[in-house]
Amino acid sequence: MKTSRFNIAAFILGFMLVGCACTSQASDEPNQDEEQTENTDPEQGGNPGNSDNTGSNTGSNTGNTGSSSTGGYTLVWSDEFNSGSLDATAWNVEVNGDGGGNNELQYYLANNISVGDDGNGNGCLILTARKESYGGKSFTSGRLNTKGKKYFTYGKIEARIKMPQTANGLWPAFWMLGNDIDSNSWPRCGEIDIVEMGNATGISNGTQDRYFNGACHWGYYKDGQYPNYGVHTTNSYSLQDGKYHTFTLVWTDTKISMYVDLDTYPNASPYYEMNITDKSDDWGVGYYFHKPYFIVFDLAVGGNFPQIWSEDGITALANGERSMYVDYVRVYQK
Ligand SMILES: [Ca+2]
Repeated sequence: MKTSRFNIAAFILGFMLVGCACTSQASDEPNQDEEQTENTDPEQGGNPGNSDNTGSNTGSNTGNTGSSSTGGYTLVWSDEFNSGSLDATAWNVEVNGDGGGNNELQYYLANNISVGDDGNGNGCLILTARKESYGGKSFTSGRLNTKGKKYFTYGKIEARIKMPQTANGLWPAFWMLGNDIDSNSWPRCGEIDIVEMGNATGISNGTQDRYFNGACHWGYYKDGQYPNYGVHTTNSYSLQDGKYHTFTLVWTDTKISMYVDLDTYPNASPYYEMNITDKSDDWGVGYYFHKPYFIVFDLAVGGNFPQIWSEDGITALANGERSMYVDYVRVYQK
């Protein structure tokens, strides 16, 4: 959940309403124990209550799964980050210290974004968070997006990411925003969070290397709330183990689904699913997810998601810097 126009009250509301269902699954699956917040009835004005997800990965393969060109999808755009420099025809670098709307502690600078070798021969997008004073902030980091340059309606959108160790205070994210955000301010523009890590619950549970979040936000404020739906998952294995993990959004005209490591587990069940067929009015989810969205990567420092607002709390950067590596982002469509 991230946006430059973010509302703190809505954030706290969304994440206080957390249901928990811890489960065990078959050993040959990319098991996930899931907790989730749910908003299945936007008519009630936001987050009406909790819903437990059993977290089973034993069924509900929709036929859209599998990484890359599977299920009838063909590649329509990618950035492999192998050229040694950032492609300015695709990416906008964000430079600001506005806290991302979430009381984040970093100043975003272009210097913290690079395209180069990850140290193992893989060309990557590298976002680096540093303990560095700039513009009144105690940390700097990187954020970039494809707004107005590369934007898509539907498809299989995936990135292979080597996450930094977030403990404590880092908040890496791969997400999307409606390309109409300049004319339809957030949350009307819509937001699709494919993966975020470093959440306060994962910190308090001691599971932040496995605890991740997928979510969507849309609509507008009514009675101080807006509709959204988020799912928190505790993966069965670490996603901050110094290895790459693939995060995939499968977005059709009827459903938004999200998967982890489909390249390794092509038949995995989604960690996130949401029906987007309700187009009845401008409070319905379907009103917001049938239009182009652009891609965002960032590595935030502190703020409302980790619930760390003090410099001393950012122990992840106590000794300098940490980086998030993106091997590629690829977009497939049918
Ligand atoms: Ca690459």
